[in-house]
Amino acid sequence: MSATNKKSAIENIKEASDALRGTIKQSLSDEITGAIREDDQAVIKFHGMYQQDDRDRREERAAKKLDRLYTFMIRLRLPGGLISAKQWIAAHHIAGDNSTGVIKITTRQTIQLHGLIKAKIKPTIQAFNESYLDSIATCGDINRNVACSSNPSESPIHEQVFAYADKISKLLMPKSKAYYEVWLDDELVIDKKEEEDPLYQNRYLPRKFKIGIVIPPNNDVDVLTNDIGLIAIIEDNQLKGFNIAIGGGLSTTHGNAETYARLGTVIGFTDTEEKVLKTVYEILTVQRDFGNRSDRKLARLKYTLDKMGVDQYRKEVEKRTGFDLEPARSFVFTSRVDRYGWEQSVSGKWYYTLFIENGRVLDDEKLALKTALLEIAQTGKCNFLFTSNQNMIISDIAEKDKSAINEILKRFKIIEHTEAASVIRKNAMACVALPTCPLALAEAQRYMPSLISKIEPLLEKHLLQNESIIMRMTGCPNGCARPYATEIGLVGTAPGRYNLHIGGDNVGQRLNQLFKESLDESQILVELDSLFASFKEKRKTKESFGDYALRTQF
Ligand code: SRM
Ligand code: SF4
Repeated sequence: MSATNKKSAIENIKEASDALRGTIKQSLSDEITGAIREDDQAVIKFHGMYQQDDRDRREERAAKKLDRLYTFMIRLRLPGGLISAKQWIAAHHIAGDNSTGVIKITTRQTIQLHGLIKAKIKPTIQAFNESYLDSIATCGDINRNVACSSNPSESPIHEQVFAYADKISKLLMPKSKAYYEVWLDDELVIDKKEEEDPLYQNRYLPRKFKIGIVIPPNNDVDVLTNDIGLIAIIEDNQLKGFNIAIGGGLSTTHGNAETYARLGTVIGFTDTEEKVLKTVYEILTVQRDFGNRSDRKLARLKYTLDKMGVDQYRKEVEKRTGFDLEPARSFVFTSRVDRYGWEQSVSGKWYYTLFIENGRVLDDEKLALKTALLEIAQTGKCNFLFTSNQNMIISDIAEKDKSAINEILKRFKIIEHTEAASVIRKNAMACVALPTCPLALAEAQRYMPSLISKIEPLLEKHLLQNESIIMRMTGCPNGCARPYATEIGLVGTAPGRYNLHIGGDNVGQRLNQLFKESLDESQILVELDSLFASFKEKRKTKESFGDYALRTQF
């Protein structure tokens, strides 16, 4: 093996991990440190956890010659973002007892808890397990939480499409029993044959892997940003099958020209469930066998695809499935934002979509959101669905129960809060960033709300406050809030500084472009003020801000 294709260190850790056990048990019992061993930090990702530390307190602790304040973040596996009322109650209490108490709805429809100390990880997983919740494979080089269009009132066949999220999640789970053994004290696996894993083998995938399923015309999951995007094709109110797009991925690295954001390429259509699942499976095996295992920056499927060529990748998949994909069918996306408020599905059930700024569920001086959701869950008359826009849908409410839930929403001013938020705020997303994300170069979810408060008057000044412009912010170029697939993207470069990207469309089918580099807040506001002014003056009829920006600014 030459120096250039030498396997990366993580590859050796995976192979030597004894089917994802590593030395986690020993790390947990080491009381001298709040951290776990370095290799185990890579292994626990496959169990849905990250070791982090409180970055706000690094300096203070270093000055006192103290170790960093190590904590852990845990992310649940919730295909399609569905959780029952009982499970929400459990998550509420587990968050309060073991973590910071804040429940964070992510951009991939699941929830994260932050700030768990090492001794709390096991009790947390055990408590989740009692509620039939797990965190298996929500991180690591493996298929992650499968996203799916969340709003059941979007389509009469939502349930049918939604079921694919669970089926795909199960199909692509690792065979390792390590999660049960380490965290739930299950018996040790004696016969290692039980754990033989034809899909992941002992090397897993070269990099993380993401799948999204969408029901056009609302591209709420940003389907083309996934390694695999399944686009439901519905004709005469029947699900005919899926177009399959591959090679989406957003991360770039500042200063590394070899990295790039990419939207998925549609490679064909297939119809039956058996064929869809087989195709998905073999797309993974091709990535497993051909993906880059030496440079993790270039290991996502998008790079494998561009290196092999789309035709070659598709042919390799077809060789493995034993059938050819059919030509792609036509589809149209017309939106991708959540539709707030009450809606009824064809089945007669009611749904209330509420706005949760950056997905942070907590009680603060303005809104007792967490308490309100607990009270709603305690009625036992609904489920909860998380959206890929970091919001929540209180779902599956019978006609007779709607007024009871509406009363709680009103009493806690959730309806007022949702209706009062400006369009730009309701469309916006920011990633976690500081203080927990080790990769953050700048603030995101803690800063975005105050920046929006300064952007709102600019929009009003130009009479654009009702314009549906989508803006997203991340604390680094990894793209966790998908800032490149939007009309205005702000990407952190250093504390208080952001690259400004503009020119994406508002349905997730065109990436934006870098417009200005490393702006501080006053520069961002000056640039946006001038862009809004010229947009107002020179836009064509019905032209969106993103389309206008692309037409005039590059
Ligand atoms: Fe992400 C790493 C948070 C969605 C691209 N992401 C991280 C880590 C785990 C930092 C780390 O590696 O130590 C962040 C944890 C912060 C914290 O304290 O919680 C983190 N990512 C998030 C979440 C929570 C952002 C949010 O505010 O909602 C999202 C969790 C989704 C989930 O439930 O699974 C999240 N991350 C995304 C997305 C958007 C998506 O998938 O739709 C992307 C861009 C799409 C893509 O994958 O290309 C994304 N995250 C990354 C990357 C870059 C991957 C790459 O291809 O290079 C990293 C860094 C890495 O993997 O090395 C990363
Ligand atoms: Fe952290 Fe960067 Fe992802 Fe934000 S985009 S959560 S800063 S890795």
